[in-house]
Amino acid sequence: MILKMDRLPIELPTPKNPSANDAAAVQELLGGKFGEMSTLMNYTFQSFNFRGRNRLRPFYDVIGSIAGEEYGHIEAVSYAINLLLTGTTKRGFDPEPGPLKNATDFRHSRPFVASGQSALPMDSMGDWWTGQNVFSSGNLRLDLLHNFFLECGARANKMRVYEMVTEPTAREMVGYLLVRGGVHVVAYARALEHLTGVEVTKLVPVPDLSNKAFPETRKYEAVGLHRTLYTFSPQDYQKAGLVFNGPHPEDGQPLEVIFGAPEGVPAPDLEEEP
Ligand code: MN3
Repeated sequence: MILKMDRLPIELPTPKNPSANDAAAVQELLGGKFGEMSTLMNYTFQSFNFRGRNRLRPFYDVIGSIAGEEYGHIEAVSYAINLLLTGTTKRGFDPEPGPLKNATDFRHSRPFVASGQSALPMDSMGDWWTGQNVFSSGNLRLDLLHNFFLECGARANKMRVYEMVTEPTAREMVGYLLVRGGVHVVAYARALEHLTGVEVTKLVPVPDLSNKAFPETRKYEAVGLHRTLYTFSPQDYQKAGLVFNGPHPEDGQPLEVIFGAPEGVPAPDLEEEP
């Protein structure tokens, strides 16, 4: 079962220049092959399907904890998209002058035709997210390798979107998710190390660019968010620390498991679109 909090992981600034085309680029981080819907659903199904979990409990607990966190990531990306879309059309109740007229020029028209100017489970090309993005092989080593690859791919996509979209709303969200995704890269690398003895953390970072290059990451790293894994549960998944431990591969600070979830902040309450 899932315990739900009506809060967002971070405070998102309101855009100075709302942009539907920025929102379209950000959609890749929600519904793309390497987006947050993929990480959420990969770890969710892998945890449902995890056989032999009593013998392999710490690995199950790591995958289950990260699955919990990814829900908040789809929320953070969706709210960033909604904020970027707010103000891109001129609100009006009279249809005759065409209050949505300029939406025909935007890269994605679906958020204006089929939704209330908001996020949808699709990628930056408007293709729907698909369950074909889920990998749950029944082999722990293979699943962990896949998850490590998925998080590194996600990291590359976040960096490219950061370079495409200069609006602070998107960059704040990307900065936070680079830090938290970085934790998940390290968690799967450590899991593979514990399982096989292969020093996977030596591959980190992939791509070969530190999160420190992105100014928005710094305040999160300063409070240790790059080296803490949350269990996202009041009392379960507490053996994750038998896998998520040792020094952080980049700065050598100790990896730490925190029982529970971050406090979060209230989500923005956006005006309705007529
Ligand atoms: Mn994530």
